[in-house]
Amino acid sequence: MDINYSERIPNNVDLASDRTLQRALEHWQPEFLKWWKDLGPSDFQADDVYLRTATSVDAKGWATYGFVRMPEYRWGIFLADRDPDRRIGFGDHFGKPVWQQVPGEHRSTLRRLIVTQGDTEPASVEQQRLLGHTAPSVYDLRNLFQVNVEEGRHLWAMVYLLHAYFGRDGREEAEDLLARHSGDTNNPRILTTFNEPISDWLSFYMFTYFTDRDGKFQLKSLAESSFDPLSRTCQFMLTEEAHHMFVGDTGIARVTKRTLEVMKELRTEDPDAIRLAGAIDLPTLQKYLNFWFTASLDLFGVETSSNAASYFAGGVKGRPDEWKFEDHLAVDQTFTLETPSESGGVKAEEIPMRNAMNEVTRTEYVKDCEIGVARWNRLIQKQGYDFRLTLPSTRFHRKIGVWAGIATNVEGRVISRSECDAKQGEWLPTQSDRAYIASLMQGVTEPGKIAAWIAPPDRGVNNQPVDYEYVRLH
Ligand code: BYC
Ligand code: FE
Ligand code: FE
Repeated sequence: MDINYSERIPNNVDLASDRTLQRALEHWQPEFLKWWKDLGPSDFQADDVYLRTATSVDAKGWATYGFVRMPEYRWGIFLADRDPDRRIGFGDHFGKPVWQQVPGEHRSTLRRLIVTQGDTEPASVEQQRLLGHTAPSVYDLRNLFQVNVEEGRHLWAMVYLLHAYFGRDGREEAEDLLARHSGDTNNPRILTTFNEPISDWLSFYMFTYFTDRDGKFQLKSLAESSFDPLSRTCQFMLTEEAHHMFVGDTGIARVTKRTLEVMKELRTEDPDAIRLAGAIDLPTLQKYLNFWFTASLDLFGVETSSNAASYFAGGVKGRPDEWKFEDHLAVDQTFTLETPSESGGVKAEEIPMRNAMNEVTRTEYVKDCEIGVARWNRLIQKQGYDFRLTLPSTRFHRKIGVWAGIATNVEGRVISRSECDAKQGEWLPTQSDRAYIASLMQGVTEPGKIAAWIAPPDRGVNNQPVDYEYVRLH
């Protein structure tokens, strides 16, 4: 389907044919822009940024590059093409045709899931709003803004569904998505992790590697939904999500690379010496990883979830890549869960598979996280060092689920509260770690130049050179 560019809101959903919907969205658009100006990237709004814009969903059109001022970015509504033969892929209604409208019995559940998904998108933009001032290079500054405008588009994607399929309460939810704010004491964002500040670039890379990857897995699960418009919008969002995780993956790799250079130059692994040279020692990198990995694990919800079971039974939300599983009904299966035992250890518990869907998704997520870790470790190994980055146990430092508040070490062994407290500074960033990282955060705005704590990227964006002027600052 072609996109009608004469319209104010670029889309491939034939918005022009539905005046009521179009008017509702045109009413929401200025509210969105006001939010973007108030709580989106601080400053830089008048600068020209080399951004990609989706102009259609096919291979050619979804990544069109050019200079744009962010408030003039064309946030559009794009759904993957419809498959007229698509059938429900799991749960009690397996094999029946998918839904083009919201069934009454799933209305409130679907609304809740769409709102939760939608809430994370502007939340992340708010969390990252001050980072522009301390970007390590113009290349990175551009990547930050690319991620930000696309999270803005993901908000549009969910607001479209709310307006188009949920009537008046959908419109009210769309307004509330701009009213809740990350970290706000009275009206915070829905999920815990989206209220954590992201005040430095090391956290930004960790967030885009670990937390955007939760996005990938949640979107994959929602792409399985029997509510076809939700499925199609999530399919397209996933193509954009890949870039966000790329920014995190390569960001952490570049930090590691720079640290290794300094270690070689100085012939030392001593964190203090490495810090004196202005790089980030590997143990500190590990602590940031521990924090953001475990915070992201919480986003998958509780291990034994009647909500998850009913989403699955009803065909509302599936497992990531549902086709990979053999049995799409999951009625008689069980899942072995490790829970804390009364004696202070770990015990195995059998729970019905449908109730374990959050844990199934979390397990897939952990496997995906391992890939980057292995890649970073290869860089370290190549330079001849024994240090290895590792993912901590999924029991460690949890705030949601059976392990919430239980004192364990990074390997997941239950320990005393006092031992846990005493070890916090070895496992998680301390005030002084954070102060050190903050001291490194000084913006570098000259094209081709790079901050001392990170290596330059291997290549530029869209075949442009690394030293290209990705942001034209005024
Ligand atoms: N924080 O049965 P459960 C992204 C609550 S990221 C606070 O497991 P549910 C992005 C829960 O609400 C992807 N509360 O719950 C990334 C429930 O409350 P009630 C975002 C939590 O809702 C980077 C109770 O505990 N998308 O896109 O079935 C940048 C029982 O738990 C939390 C989605 O999340 C928490 N972490 O499952 C930009 C997809 N966890 O009902 C963007 C949509 C649980 O007892 N959301 N609770 O009052 C969902 O699928 C589900 O809401 C969840 C949680 C999987 C998140
Ligand atoms: Fe997103
Ligand atoms: Fe993202």
